[in-house]
Amino acid sequence: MKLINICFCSNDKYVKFIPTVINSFIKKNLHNIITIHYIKDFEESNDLNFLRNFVSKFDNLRLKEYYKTWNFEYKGFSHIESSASMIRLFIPDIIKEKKVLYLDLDLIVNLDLYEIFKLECGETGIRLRNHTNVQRKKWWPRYMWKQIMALPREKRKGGNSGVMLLDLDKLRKNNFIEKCLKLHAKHSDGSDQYIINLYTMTKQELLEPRFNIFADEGNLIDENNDFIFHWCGGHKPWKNKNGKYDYLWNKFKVDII
Ligand SMILES: [Mn+2]
Repeated sequence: MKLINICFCSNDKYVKFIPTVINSFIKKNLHNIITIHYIKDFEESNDLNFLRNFVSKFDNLRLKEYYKTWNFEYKGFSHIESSASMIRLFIPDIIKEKKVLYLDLDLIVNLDLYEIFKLECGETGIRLRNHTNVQRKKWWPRYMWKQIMALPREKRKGGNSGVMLLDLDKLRKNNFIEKCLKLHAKHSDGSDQYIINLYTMTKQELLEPRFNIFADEGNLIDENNDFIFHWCGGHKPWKNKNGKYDYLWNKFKVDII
């Protein structure tokens, strides 16, 4: 039996997707004891009651709830739709554990979570997967560009914040929250992902691709039996229909009643 901490953050509109994400990992995690740390920016809702009830049906799961709001004006990506995603910057303060695996809600988890949870997080305290899209100049602040270009090509990438293993002790020691808030004050247009990348400055430890397969990399599903598939970007399986890999979401979908 392994003890695992995972974390979700959302507003009242997205809480209804959590049972589907949980449902996707149940089968491969029956031997793990999983605490689900849920950080929300609202008080109560029917969907939240459904989630509580859903989790209570599994002996190896428990749900811990936290309340946190983001008081700074959110100007991030339009497809993220919510300042609730910025709340993840406060995880090291909110969750009193040594380590947690943060997961977005636009993904399905088809693996033993301990495969990721057991990994180390290095000096930055963060392990995530690099995102090839963020090699472009406009993605990085001007003052960093020279520094970025001086790095070997494969290091010039930024991390995707949809799946992140966080060493909370290390992040607290590194004053992660304070640094992120300073970075946000300077780059208020930046999403949480952008801010996290300014914090790690390309020194993050990396997750192998199958631990966060992006929506346009479906071929990686054929090559791996155990993976996390992430609908990062604008296409969401519950919104725009007929995406090639939406069957994965529909396979695990839990209808809220
Ligand atoms: Mn996402």
